[in-house]
Amino acid sequence: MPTASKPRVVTTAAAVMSAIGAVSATASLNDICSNAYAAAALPLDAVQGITINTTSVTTQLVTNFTAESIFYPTSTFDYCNLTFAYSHNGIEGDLVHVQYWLPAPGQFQNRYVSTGGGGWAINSGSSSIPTGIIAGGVGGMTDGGFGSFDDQFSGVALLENGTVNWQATYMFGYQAHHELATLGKQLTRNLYNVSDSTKLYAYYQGCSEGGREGWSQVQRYPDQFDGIAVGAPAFRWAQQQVNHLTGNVIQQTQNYYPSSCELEAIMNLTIASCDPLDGRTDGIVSRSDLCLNNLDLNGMVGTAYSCPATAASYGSSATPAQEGNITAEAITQMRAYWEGLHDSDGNLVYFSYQPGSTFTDLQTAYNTADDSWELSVSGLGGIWVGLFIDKLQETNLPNLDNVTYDTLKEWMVYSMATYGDILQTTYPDLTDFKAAGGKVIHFHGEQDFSIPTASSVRYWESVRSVTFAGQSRKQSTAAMDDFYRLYLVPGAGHCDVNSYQPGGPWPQTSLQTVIDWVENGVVPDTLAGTGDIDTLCRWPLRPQWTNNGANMTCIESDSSVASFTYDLSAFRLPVY
Ligand SMILES: *[C@@H]1O[C@H](CO)[C@@H](O)[C@H](O)[C@H]1NC(C)=O
Ligand SMILES: *[C@@H]1O[C@H](CO)[C@@H](O)[C@H](O)[C@H]1NC(C)=O
Ligand SMILES: *[C@@H]1O[C@H](CO)[C@@H](O)[C@H](O)[C@H]1NC(C)=O
Ligand SMILES: *[C@@H]1O[C@H](CO)[C@@H](O)[C@H](O)[C@H]1NC(C)=O
Ligand SMILES: *[C@@H]1O[C@H](CO)[C@@H](O)[C@H](O)[C@H]1NC(C)=O
Ligand SMILES: *[C@@H]1O[C@H](CO)[C@@H](O)[C@H](O)[C@H]1NC(C)=O
Ligand SMILES: *[C@@H]1O[C@H](CO)[C@@H](O)[C@H](O)[C@H]1NC(C)=O
Ligand SMILES: *[C@@H]1O[C@H](CO)[C@@H](O)[C@H](O)[C@H]1NC(C)=O
Ligand SMILES: *[C@@H]1O[C@H](CO)[C@@H](O)[C@H](O)[C@H]1NC(C)=O
Ligand SMILES: [Ca+2]
Repeated sequence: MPTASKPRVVTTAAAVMSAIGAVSATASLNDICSNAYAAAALPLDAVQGITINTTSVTTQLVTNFTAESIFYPTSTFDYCNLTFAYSHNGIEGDLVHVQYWLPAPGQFQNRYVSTGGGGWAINSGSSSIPTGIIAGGVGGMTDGGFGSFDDQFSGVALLENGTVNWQATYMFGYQAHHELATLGKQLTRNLYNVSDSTKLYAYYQGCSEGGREGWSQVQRYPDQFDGIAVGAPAFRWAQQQVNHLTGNVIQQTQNYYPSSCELEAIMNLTIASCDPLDGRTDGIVSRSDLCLNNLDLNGMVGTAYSCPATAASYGSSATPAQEGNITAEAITQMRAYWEGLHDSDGNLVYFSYQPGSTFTDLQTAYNTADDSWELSVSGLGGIWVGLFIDKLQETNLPNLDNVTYDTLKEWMVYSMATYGDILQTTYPDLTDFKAAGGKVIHFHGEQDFSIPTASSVRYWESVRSVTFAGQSRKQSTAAMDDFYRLYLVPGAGHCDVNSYQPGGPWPQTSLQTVIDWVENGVVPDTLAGTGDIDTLCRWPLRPQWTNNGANMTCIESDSSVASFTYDLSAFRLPVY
């Protein structure tokens, strides 16, 4: 039997209810936003092996809610917040909460939209779920069974030291989202009286871990979603998580820890050097593939830099006023960082971020006691290794003592072997999804500092070469265009615009674009962007400006494709 859930607060929106006029023929939001109406619509038989707690239903009418995000157009609306809980039969203490935001019946356009999380979170709270309502549908999110909507997977990853919580790991990997969508689609039909013969369109939106969650569904359940809009997915998990430690191991091997100001100075010089190469000097790096061949790294040595002191803020500690000249050691470090992780035999293990992006994985810590900069273990990499390789309940690795480049490779191999089927999320054969008519809009910041831009390119190329094996590059690229399009976002960082490259674009209406593609056959040659650059090229086309930056064209560039293509020769098995 599941343990009792936390008491649920049921809000009756008395003020709103009294404002509702006489009963009309069409149901209002108020009519459907009651525990009784929702309980009668529960999708009791939609998912095998679970039991929905029919008395766990809560409904709450929320009016005049304004949702604002770079992932959807700003909108103000009324909605009903519906939650319920279920448990997996046969698992002691199991309890999963799901939350659905319901639009007013008059706004409902036969759509359901699942939303995902980021980092170790399987949902993004109230910031992502509004996208469903804005798209004329029901929005959904899950807590994965991790406790509450605010609890993350990392908090429940181990049952004890040495004991992986496999149920939670599978839920995070893909199971929770399959259940969320399966329940959400049937619930939506039941709530809005959508008959079985009427098409209910289903979509997914998410970025980073949320992007991985979207792919986890497309790869396994080809007809679950009609379309997904995903950014910078955290897939190829084994490599992706461990690779966060590559910068730290370079520093430790070199015994050089650059200050935050020295890192920023090198980044600024890199941006300034790379910016014009795309044909438009606008402070935005749109062609990072051209950077390294033109960057005078040696010429940076000795360049003076300075930064004012900064106060401690959430997520970063205080730094002193800094002044210095860029050192040769720092430049050596940058070369190694951009060349990517190599093992002791010189084989490439994994690739790096694009030049111009912030050096997040190289951030050091300021030691006030002896006024020096020292190692700061990347939490994203350290938590993965601590919890899932060392299997110790800790919040990060305490240090990287004795960790070498070969150790990082071994951790990747172990991660693939142990968790690959759950978390790797790079299954490259999308034949069934394509056959089901599914569409994908996938985008990635050209200057992402947390998930290498080349990671998305690599997966797109894997799908192209596996799903369309035997076809020429030209044929298979055209075939990809039918259902899966990848767009790199000039200047953008990780699932966000980049404050160091202001004015850069962001694909704010990517969900609307995929909906238009699915429902109206409007094929997105380019993706709309906000900011000064309103047209994002689809891979493998690349932006290039002519006429002094006045004219942009999406061009073919073999050298650009080559620059994003890596032979991960350290692994004997294919790494998709
Ligand atoms: C169902 O949910 C209600 C409300 O949260 C709770 O009181 C009850 O214990 C739950 N029942 C079961 C069988 O878990
Ligand atoms: C809705 O919210 C806006 C801004 O939050 C406010 O100005 C407006 O008065 C509100 N409207 C109603 C009907 O409550
Ligand atoms: C939705 O309802 C749940 C359950 O009552 C509650 O925990 C959550 O805070 C509500 N969300 C919003 C945005 O009101
Ligand atoms: C669905 O049908 C039921 C029964 O006819 C009705 O009471 C309810 O208001 C309808 N719901 C909507 C959203 O139209
Ligand atoms: C880097 O450029 C930003 C403007 O984008 C500026 O605020 C900052 O001071 C520069 N940093 C250094 C170390 O020059
Ligand atoms: C930086 O280099 C200049 C010479 O180019 C030198 O005068 C200055 O002292 C150096 N500054 C620091 C902090 O090392
Ligand atoms: C589990 O490992 C952590 C980290 O090493 C340690 O602090 C904790 O004491 C261990 N817990 C038990 C019950 O041994
Ligand atoms: C690192 O390696 C040295 C030499 O093999 C060993 O003495 C030491 O205990 C190791 N340290 C850690 C933290 O494993
Ligand atoms: C730039 O684009 C405009 C509008 O498409 C076109 O009229 C003009 O000929 C183009 N100029 C160049 C130099 O390509
Ligand atoms: Ca530029």
